[in-house]
Amino acid sequence: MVRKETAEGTKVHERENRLALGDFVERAPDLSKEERMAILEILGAVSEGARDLARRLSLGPLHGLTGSSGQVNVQGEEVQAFDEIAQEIFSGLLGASGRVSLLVSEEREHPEVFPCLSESFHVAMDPLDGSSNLSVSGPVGSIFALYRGAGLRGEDPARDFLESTREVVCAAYVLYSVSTLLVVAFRDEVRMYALDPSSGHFLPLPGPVRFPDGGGQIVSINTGNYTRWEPGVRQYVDALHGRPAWSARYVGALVMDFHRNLLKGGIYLYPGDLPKGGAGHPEGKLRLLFEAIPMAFIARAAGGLATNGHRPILEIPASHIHQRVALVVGSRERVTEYSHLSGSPDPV
Ligand code: AFP
Repeated sequence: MVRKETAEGTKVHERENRLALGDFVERAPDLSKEERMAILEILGAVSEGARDLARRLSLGPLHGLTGSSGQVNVQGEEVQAFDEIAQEIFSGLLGASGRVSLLVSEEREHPEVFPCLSESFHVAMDPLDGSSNLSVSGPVGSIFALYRGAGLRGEDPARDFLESTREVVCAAYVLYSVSTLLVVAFRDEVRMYALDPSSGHFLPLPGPVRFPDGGGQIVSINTGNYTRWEPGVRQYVDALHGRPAWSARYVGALVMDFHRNLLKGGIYLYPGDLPKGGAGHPEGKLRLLFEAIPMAFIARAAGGLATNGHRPILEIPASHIHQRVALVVGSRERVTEYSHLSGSPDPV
């Protein structure tokens, strides 16, 4: 009898831990009713796009679509065929939602402007993160940040967008891997959803998601750039070798590396690296508005931290929609340790 009650109690507890997306949006803090409706519709567009993209990605090798499109994007990077497919999918759905007034994307030089009838947000996205992994059927992702903005006010959409970037209200990413996961964050809570391919629905997984106690032991950084890092970063990586327990893991797709470290505990770093033979990213490789800020927002809501090595990511003013930044993000313990070992200011 006691055993039965315990088992049932566990089941009820598990059910309560699974929060449907609509309920999660409903209880998010500091939002008006109209804003909640707008966010739900935007997340609906993201879910629909993710479902479509996941299906197309799984067929990519059969259709010969896992390579380059032969073009170079605004960042000067080779565009993969799927970068453009993902851009078209998400831009089409977000624009049609009537809830996105300005859309900034890694794949477009200028913001897209959409007509909106009611409450709307500015959205920044990386439609397909880690796309160079596709040629080896590796994991990729999509990243989104929703900023509270007033839409197009003047004649310069980029300036209107930048003015809104101090106020993130929601961030999300999709991981396309063994399963397709949607991770959504509001100010102080993160929830996770898995795509059920048979129904096409994203179903809630137990939550909320938090970095594990102790902060974990995983460090994700491309050590191929070691000789080109600032001395503080090299000092940090050198110091790790004296630590009793740590593991190096690096997939080369921010969404995958961040997601693993969120669940298992750890830290992801992409510091600036000095140019060598014309290549290099002295200011960092990742983009502030659609990579660093959404991941920093999600990390903070899960109990973690994010810095560029000098100041918290969420306090960096954006001066360009494609601005690059160094990124150090992960559990509170690991990011604080990074700051101490590299001689950087405290990350909070
Ligand atoms: P791609 O989308 O061009 O594959 O870049 C992915 C990415 O922006 C980020 O997702 C990775 O963490 C990082 O670049 C990997 O960069 P390196 O290959 O220079 O380590």
